[in-house]
Amino acid sequence: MNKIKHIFLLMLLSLVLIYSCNDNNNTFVNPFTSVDHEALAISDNDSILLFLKNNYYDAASDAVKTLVPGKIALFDEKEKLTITDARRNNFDYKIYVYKIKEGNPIDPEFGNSEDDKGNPAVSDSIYVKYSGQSIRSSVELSTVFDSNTSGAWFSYERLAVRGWSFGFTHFKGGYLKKEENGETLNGPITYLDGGKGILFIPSGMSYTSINANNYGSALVNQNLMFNVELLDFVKNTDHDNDGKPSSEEDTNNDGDLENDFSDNSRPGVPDYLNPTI
Ligand SMILES: [Ca+2]
Ligand SMILES: [Ca+2]
Ligand SMILES: [Ca+2]
Repeated sequence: MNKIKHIFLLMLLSLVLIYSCNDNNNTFVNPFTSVDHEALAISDNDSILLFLKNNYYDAASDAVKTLVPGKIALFDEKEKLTITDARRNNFDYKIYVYKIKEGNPIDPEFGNSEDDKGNPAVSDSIYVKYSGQSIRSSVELSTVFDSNTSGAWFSYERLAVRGWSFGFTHFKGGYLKKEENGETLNGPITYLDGGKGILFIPSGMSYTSINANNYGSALVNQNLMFNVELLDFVKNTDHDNDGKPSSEEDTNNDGDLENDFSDNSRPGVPDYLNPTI
């Protein structure tokens, strides 16, 4: 996620610039005050639907392409496309997940059914490969703005794109490649047969301008598409080590862990990061 780190540094720099430009009157300028996030959520969803209806998945090249006669639009592949409701910042969003393969965590030669941990929860730490593009129009994607082709761990509270949390729940991880005799591979950690698919994420679930950290991002308020592969995950991730998995610390049960504050003595600390709650 080096590029995302760079984007983050750029955002910080932009914020410093915004602040310094206003030294005279000390007012903070939000360049996105005119954005109506409820309307944006609706138009983003319309844009994503149009994209899904005008493009198809080409298995041979493992790429999304503009629809041509004889191909089936992503939107019409009903058995592969699922729609997940997600809530953030008090707005409702839809994440579209195109499943290429679910993933197989059981090594066909050396594994057994206990290796299958099922699907990750929204809050579970995930080990993934990915590449991201922004959706420019119903027929145009940007170039890849960030990717990782070897595998990287992500923890819920550090995810820049919240839509990932909801997208990866549709997949299973893969299994670790072993030596021919079944021993641990003597070499880099390699996963085989991880869950693979494409996530379509509205701007409100990625670099939304509701969050001031995103003001300077090149991706602010843009719908994104990610080709992803789930290699592994930590089942029942417990961020604050209080013995309660983070997925059980969604006190108001709305799927968002960032809006549950039961501890009046620490009002800014969500329950899943608060070991005393
Ligand atoms: Ca916990
Ligand atoms: Ca919640
Ligand atoms: Ca807790």
